[in-house]
Amino acid sequence: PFLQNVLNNHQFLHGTVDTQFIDENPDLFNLRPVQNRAQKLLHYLGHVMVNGPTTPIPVKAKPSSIDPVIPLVPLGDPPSGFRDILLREGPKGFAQAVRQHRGLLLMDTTFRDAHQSLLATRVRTHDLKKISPFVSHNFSNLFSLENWGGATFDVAMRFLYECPWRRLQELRDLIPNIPFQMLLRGANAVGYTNYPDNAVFKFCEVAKENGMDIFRVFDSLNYLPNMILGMEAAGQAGGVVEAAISYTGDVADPSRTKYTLDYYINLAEELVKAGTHILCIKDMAGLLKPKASDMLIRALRDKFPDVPIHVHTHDTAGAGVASMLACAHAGADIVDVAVDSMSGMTSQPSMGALVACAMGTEQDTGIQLDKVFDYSEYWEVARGLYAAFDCTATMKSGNSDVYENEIPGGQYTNLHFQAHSMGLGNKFKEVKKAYAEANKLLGDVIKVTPSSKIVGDLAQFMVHNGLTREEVENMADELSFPLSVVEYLQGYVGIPYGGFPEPLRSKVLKDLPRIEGRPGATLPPMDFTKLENHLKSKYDDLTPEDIMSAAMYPKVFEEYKDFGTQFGPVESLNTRLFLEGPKIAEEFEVELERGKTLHIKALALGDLNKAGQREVFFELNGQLRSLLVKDTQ
Ligand code: 3PY
Ligand code: ZN
Repeated sequence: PFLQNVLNNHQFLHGTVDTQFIDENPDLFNLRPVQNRAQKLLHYLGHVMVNGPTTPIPVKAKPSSIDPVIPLVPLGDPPSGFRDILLREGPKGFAQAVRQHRGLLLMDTTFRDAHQSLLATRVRTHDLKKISPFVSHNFSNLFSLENWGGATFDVAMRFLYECPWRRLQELRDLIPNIPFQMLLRGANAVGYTNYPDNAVFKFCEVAKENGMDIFRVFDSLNYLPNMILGMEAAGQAGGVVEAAISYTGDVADPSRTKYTLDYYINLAEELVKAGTHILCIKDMAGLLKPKASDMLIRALRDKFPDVPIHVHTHDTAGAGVASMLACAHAGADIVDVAVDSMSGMTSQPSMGALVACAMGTEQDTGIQLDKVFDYSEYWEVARGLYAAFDCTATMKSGNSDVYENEIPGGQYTNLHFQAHSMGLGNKFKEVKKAYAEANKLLGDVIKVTPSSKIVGDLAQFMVHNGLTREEVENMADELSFPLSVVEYLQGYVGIPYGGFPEPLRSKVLKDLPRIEGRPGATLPPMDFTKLENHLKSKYDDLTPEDIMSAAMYPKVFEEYKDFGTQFGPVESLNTRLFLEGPKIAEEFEVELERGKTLHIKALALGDLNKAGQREVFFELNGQLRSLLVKDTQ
């Protein structure tokens, strides 16, 4: 602290003291950082006050100044739920209980897909935790709460500087009674490319140990070997396996001859044979209309009377509630919804609307509407904190053109943001048209992470270079395609239904290597000992979960750890402070852990000094603190 005071001293900084001794002895400054958590957080707050958010923001909007009100929660334990059945009976008994349940069951996606689709996946653990006791006490009859996987794992570290595993642990402690569900991208786990098999197995094992219950496993091409690998990993970990068939096209449209009812039924048969506990139709773009819903779910129900059927959709066109009701009528056991204020558009259909529409029918959900209102109110206000990431800044409604372009919900929002940031009003329309053309060029593929990104990359490439589908086809041997497209054609993602498009593939690849079969099968196993030793040489506070984070995202993990070393536990700040820092004269508390609370007041922000820094003054637990922050603006 003495040296820190010297370094912060005005006279010292302005060079008006004799510093020869210090200049001549630079080894005096070989200090291990001695900053404690409080000092690091002050440093973070100062940094944000001077330089703005540390996370990229798609929209120039400030977090709302209103805090969400947490509805009252009764004292005592929450009522028992389906998780108690799962813990008692295991995955098979659980699946049976679900199948025997009367009425329609719901999965709530508010904690994962809803904010992945509407708020660029930016909802922080801080805001999830606050409403968790309410969810546990009032929604104990949910089939599950989707709160992990998909893009949340990556974004937690990359943009929120928090540990995805701690999120899981903390939510588990707060919600012991409702099964937790995650989205597993099959052999891609929670990433964008195939991982070695042992990494996928270990990932599922650690996820299960940390409280995950149900693994929705999909593959972006519905490539069975990739799906089976993910199912085996989830099953061996002791999880409930929910194999998900990604849905595209329209089974009710006889002119769509590639992804027919037979295609889906045959694939379902393979998944049931492979032992899935639950069968899911994953309609990631929201293409299921009521008639197709009825045909598909009725056919699956007839064929697999004992297997619970779960349907996922997005409300991009606005027909989500109608389609989910049609699925329920046709025999689906579970459908996905998001709480009203986090629903609609590219998110899931509205929980309140579905609960109300099903009330008093055979599909009654048993969920109390007034509790939905309170839950929705919390998120309506909490959502305001994420204004800088909210798609409604630019997107004003749903859009039925999704039936034509088939863009998945989350990607639809991303592409909309991107097109808008280019400042050309009609760019999005062009990108969407190109997306549909790119899909045809690739042979009409299933489009979901990561195959959707490949189609999107090709679409952007076409728009950027002003190329039509015919031009791409004709000039394919001369064009330099995006790497993702080349690797896709090499077989790095898997094999698409109906095979690769020819002659496009041969023209693009020329003599580049091609992978036969399942990509992961030829990857050498991940060396976890080597990885652990490497990490231990850099960090001394590693958990087994950290090793898994690094296995999934090596670079992102290290950047996240380095950020924490510099700025401390930023996850303990509320979202407004995290994004913007405090206003001058604002007083606030930060709870580092139970019983350890910091009282902070922001006092002043100094002028720019010659070194390009500003001095920021705080009061920390009654004591004056000041620090210098480089102004990078
Ligand atoms: C994901 O992979 O994150 C998805 O949400 C796919 O629908
Ligand atoms: Zn989804």
